[in-house]
Amino acid sequence: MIIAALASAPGKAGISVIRLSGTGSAELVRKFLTSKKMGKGFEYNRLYFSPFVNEGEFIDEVTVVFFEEGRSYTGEESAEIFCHGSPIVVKRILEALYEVKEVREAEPGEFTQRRFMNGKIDLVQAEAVIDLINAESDASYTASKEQLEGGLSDELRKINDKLIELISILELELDFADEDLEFTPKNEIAGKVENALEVIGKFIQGYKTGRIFRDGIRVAIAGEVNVGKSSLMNRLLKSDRVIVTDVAGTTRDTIEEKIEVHGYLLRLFDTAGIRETSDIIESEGIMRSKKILEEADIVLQVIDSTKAENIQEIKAGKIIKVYNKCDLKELPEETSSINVSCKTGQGIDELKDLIVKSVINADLTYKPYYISNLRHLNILKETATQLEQAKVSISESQTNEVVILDLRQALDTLGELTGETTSLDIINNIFGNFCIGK
Ligand SMILES: Nc1nc2c(ncn2[C@@H]2O[C@H](COP(=O)(O)OP(=O)(O)OP(=O)(O)O)[C@@H](O)[C@H]2O)c(=O)[nH]1
Ligand SMILES: [Mg+2]
Repeated sequence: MIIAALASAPGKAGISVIRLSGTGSAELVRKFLTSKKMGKGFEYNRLYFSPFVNEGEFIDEVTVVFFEEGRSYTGEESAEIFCHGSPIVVKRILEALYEVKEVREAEPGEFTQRRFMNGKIDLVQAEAVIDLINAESDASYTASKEQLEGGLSDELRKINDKLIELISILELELDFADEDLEFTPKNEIAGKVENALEVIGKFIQGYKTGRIFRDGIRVAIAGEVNVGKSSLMNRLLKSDRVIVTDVAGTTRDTIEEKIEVHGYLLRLFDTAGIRETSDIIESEGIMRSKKILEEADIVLQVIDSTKAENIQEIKAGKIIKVYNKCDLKELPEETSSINVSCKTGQGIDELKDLIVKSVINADLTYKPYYISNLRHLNILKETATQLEQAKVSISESQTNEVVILDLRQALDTLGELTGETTSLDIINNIFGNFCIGK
């Protein structure tokens, strides 16, 4: 079946792109093109300029390219039509195409799904396509691009190959079992399993950083009332986004905004100041503040420098103490504390640096084991559990058959990552999250 859809963003634009894929799609499109050149047939990978005419009605002047099977995005014969970026033109062309009985509208992600099905990319690469499209910062761009280029796939293949090697060693021993030879000492086998576990462990640990690369750093701005949390939010955003007053308890709801710092996305949450209150709305706001604190990668504990005594401790993983109002009073700084003034802007850039450095640590370069997808994390955790089981079987001196079974199970689980053993439901679900035309 030939699929067709608008591949560029819907709405008005300079150009819109309509994409078709499936055997026969080139010839099908050609029939709508009336330029003299088209009458003589066409070559693949060349651009043609022609009127697009449906049943005698001129629709638009378009540019078209035909892709040969094996040399297209999907791997199938394909065509792309570049027309004027008018929603009406797009609608007319698509209607003309859908009238042909071999053609139907593409499902979300179906072009990429066909690319995956045709073996041009594996599942983690396909998932990187959607991450790339959704990337909101240089960091998430880098992470998705590396994953798309196969960085993660290569690393996974290495683990895969290690397990296959182990299984084949054990299977070979089975074949010679009667001769009572032991080819590889048990502790060496256990060592190799341990080795695979270490690599997987690195991936599992890399998730936290990977998620930050992809989704950004969750920064909670917290503290007591009237210390300048909303003023800090506005300073960081360089806009007058949040209401600031000298009334204690001004902010009651949680407000989220994004900024980019050194290529990383910062998700800033301004919260209601924490204090005892009988106001129902404010209490609800304070409840929300506490939840934001729990989920944050880092908490900016804003403190009014002029009232820095008896500050309540905040319970959170990483905290930066932000001594605000340093135009009125400065306090001694330590590694995780900083003087700022939301009134003058002093210390704000330094604070931005400090946030990124505190969360990403010293090393800011992307590593392939920085996985960012929860699906990947869960599969790797399950693989690790199965490898642990293999280790137990080895230590209990179970037969090779038993150990092989454990290892095969781990291998199967690992295959769900790259798509080798993934169920159709999960695959459909992944591509269903794509946009139409991708
Ligand atoms: N002098 C001085 N005043 C500041 C500074 N930052 C904030 N303020 C003042 O402090 C008061 C409280 O500021 P907000 O930003 O509303 O404080 P908040 O922590 O969000 O307060 P709540 O939302 O009520 O919890 C306002 O009157 C601000 O103008 C600063 O750096 N210097
Ligand atoms: Mg506020």
